[in-house]
Amino acid sequence: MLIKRKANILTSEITDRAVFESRRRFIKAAAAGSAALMLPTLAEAENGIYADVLTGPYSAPLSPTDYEDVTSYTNYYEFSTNKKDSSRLAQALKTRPWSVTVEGEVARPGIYDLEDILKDNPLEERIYRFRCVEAWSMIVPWIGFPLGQMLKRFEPTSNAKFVEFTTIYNPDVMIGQRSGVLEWPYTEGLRIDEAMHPLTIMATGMYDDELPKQNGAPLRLIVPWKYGFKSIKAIVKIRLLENMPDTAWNKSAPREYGFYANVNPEVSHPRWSQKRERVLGSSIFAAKRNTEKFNGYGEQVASLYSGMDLKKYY
Ligand SMILES: Nc1nc2c(c(=O)[nH]1)N[C@H]1C(S)=C(S)[C@@H](COP(=O)(O)O)O[C@H]1N2
Ligand SMILES: [Mo]
Repeated sequence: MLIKRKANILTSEITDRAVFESRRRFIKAAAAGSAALMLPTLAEAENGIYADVLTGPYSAPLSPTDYEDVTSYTNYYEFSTNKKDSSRLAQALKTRPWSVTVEGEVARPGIYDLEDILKDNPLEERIYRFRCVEAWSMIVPWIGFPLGQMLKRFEPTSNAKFVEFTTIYNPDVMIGQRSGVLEWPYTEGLRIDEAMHPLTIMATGMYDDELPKQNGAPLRLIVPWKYGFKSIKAIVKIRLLENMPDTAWNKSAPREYGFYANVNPEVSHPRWSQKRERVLGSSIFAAKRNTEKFNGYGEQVASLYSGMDLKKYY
């Protein structure tokens, strides 16, 4: 595991995807070669399911951000509002066994064990640009499966127009939930066509490995064309609904955090511009870049919003 983490130290937007891929192949070969000398730990054996995941056609040709940065600078208000502290505090969360309650407008509601969900949904790597509303971005090789594929198994009814997601509520370990910074538990939502879009995934891993707890283990949403706050972590409940649900951020600051939250350089956050973004990297010279509409995924998703005023529906 340590080897893999070190391997990403120099990856940045300067290093191209081919270098990342060949380095990864080299590491895998090296790991295989040393198998006789080093017995795999239990964790490594379990991580086997992540080691052979294939990069699917929906991945963007981008070079991942340093693993260290992606895992040490996280937003997880259940633990802390400090982006540096949640990587330590989140380790207290028990992520197995884990189940997801499915309710609402579905023919097959129930409590689904995560292991069964994983058996039904083959994993795939998706390298996506990911952008926080606070104007920083990173590139993450997520491992997961399409949300739509999972939802179809629950058989949504024709009344299902929206999907609501809920994070686990456990103030004993999620010490941030003892404060009123947000209304707990954290909830988020998508319109059904956004949820069914092939770019929208449920992630269970990243960088050839299990999802770190601070990044939302064991199961989180990833919607790459929307600001990061839509990508809810540690999901325990999914409800299919006829009406648009409230969301945690929408309740706390509706002027700042709309339901749609599509990345859009033309629509400013009330307190700052969204025109530029800081690319997360360990260097203090980390580059800034122009923000792209729909975070660069416009070709795939712009049609979902045709005819909608995105300044009004922010
Ligand atoms: N449950 C929960 N999910 C959450 C958050 C949170 O505080 N709690 N923060 C959101 C925000 S604001 C962002 S930018 C992303 C950050 O994901 P990362 O920490 O894996 O980079 O998670 C989102 N999902
Ligand atoms: Mo965010």
